[in-house]
Formats: sequence, structure tokens, C-alpha cells
Amino acid sequence: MNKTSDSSDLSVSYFRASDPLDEQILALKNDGAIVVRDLASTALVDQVASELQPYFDTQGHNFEDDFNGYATRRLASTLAYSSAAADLIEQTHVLALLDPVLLPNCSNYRIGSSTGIEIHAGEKAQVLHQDDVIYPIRIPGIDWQVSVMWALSDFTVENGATHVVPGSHRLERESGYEDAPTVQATMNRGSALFYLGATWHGGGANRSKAPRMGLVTTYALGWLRQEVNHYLTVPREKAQGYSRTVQNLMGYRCHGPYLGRFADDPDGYWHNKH
Ligand SMILES: O=C(O)CCC(=O)C(=O)O
Repeated sequence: MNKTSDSSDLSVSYFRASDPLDEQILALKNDGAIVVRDLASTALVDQVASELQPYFDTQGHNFEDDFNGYATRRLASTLAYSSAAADLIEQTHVLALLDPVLLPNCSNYRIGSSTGIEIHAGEKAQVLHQDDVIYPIRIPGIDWQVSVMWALSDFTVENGATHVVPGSHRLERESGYEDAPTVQATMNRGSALFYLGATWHGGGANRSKAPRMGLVTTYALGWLRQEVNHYLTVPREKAQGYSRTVQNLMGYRCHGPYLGRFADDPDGYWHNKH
């Protein structure tokens, strides 16, 4: 494990997957964010990037607004566009890190959103924010969700590596941290930044000449409404082709015996009969 910091004493810890898992979880809970280096092969991230690229080029501009920026292309549901993205979403180490954070407060968790983000040259820094404000309340000590940002290209200070405010997840929701000092989570492609739903963060300005491409997936407690409706955004035939784990993460599984019931599959799992 090592730490990166800017001129202040803020820092984010960097791990390898082989480092002790409890140290990674502790740092994520203490600092609100960690980076795990080289978690996916460059072959896999290149495949995801090449599957997403045509959709970024044709549809990515649809999400331009004051929050997302006007030189940023986005895709709202990567599983609709890239089958290889599923391998990142269900990556073993990702789930091993998320289980102890989320499972104490639900019987299974699901992806809220899975968003492709391509920040182009000239983009301004995104306003710092917390992802879990989509839910109207927070209960101290319970994390609603964790975000996992995969670097599909190298994330550098110049091209807009995500800004993070370490420790900011411990503050009251009312505390405005929009102007707080940040560290940038620079990382090579294939590495991933994990941050809690309450951690203040935002995409960086891209002062380089090339786009910065990432894929960020949020994983939320299974009894919360999912941010994106994956049943509608991912065609049924595509969902049928994904692994049981990915289907479960998409929401094709009940939470406990009652929440999200569907009549034909009384054991709470989707059996692809339809
Ligand atoms: O692109 C990034 O680095 C972060 C994006 C983000 O936080 C968001 O769009 O909510």
C-alpha cells in the first residue's frame, strides 16, 4: 500500500488486489476512497473501451448539461452497449471489497447506475458532489452505495483524473464541500477508484489533448430503488446472455423473500424462462 497526496496532507491510499483485504476495506471506510491498481487486464479494458466508443461517438452528447459538462460524452447504462463491461462489473475483487461494506445492511446489493464517461480536451472540472444525494435521507453508519470508477484510459492530473475529498463522507450532508481541497486519483488504465456514496468527488478538467475514458458503476443496498432502470435500458435478450451474478446485480433477483417479487420464479431468482 502507498499513499498519494497533493500539497496538503490529504491523501488516498493505493493498493494492489493482493494486499490484505481488511486493510483495503479499513482505508475505504476511513478515507472514503481508495485506488486498487491494475485490477483488470489492459486487454479487457481496451475491449470495453472499443465496445463503448461507437456509442460515445453517436449518443454520448445526449447527456451534456451544466453538471456533466459540454465536452463530456456519457452513456447511461454500459451493459446495454458492452458485454465486456459485465466482466468489470462482476469482477471478483470488486465484489470482495463491496460485500463487507454493503452486506451488513442488506441481503444482496445491486447496481444503481453503470455510466461510461469520456471527458474530452477542454472540459472544465465538474462540481464536487456526493452520489448518495439521490436518496432523500442518510442514516449515520450506513453506506447507501459505493462507486467503482474503472480507468479505461490512463487517468492523469492533466486529463481529468477524478477529484476526491478524503474523509468528507463523515460530514453532515448539509456541509458544503464544493470548494474543498481535493486529491486527484491518478491511475493507469485497468486500475479502479472505489469511493463511498457520501464521499465528495468530481471529474477533473481535461487540459490534455486526448479524451479520458472511465466506467463508473454504483453498487447500492438491495432495498433501495435503483438509480437507473436496467430492465428498461438493457434489452431483455442482452440481459439473458449475462451471468447469474450480473443478472442479480442488475436487479433480476428479489431482495429477501418479498421485495421485487415476480410470480413465475418463486425462489426469487430470474430463470430466463421468458
Ligand atoms: O468522471 C469522473 O471522474 C467523476 C464523474 C462523477 O462523479 C459523476 O458524473 O457523478
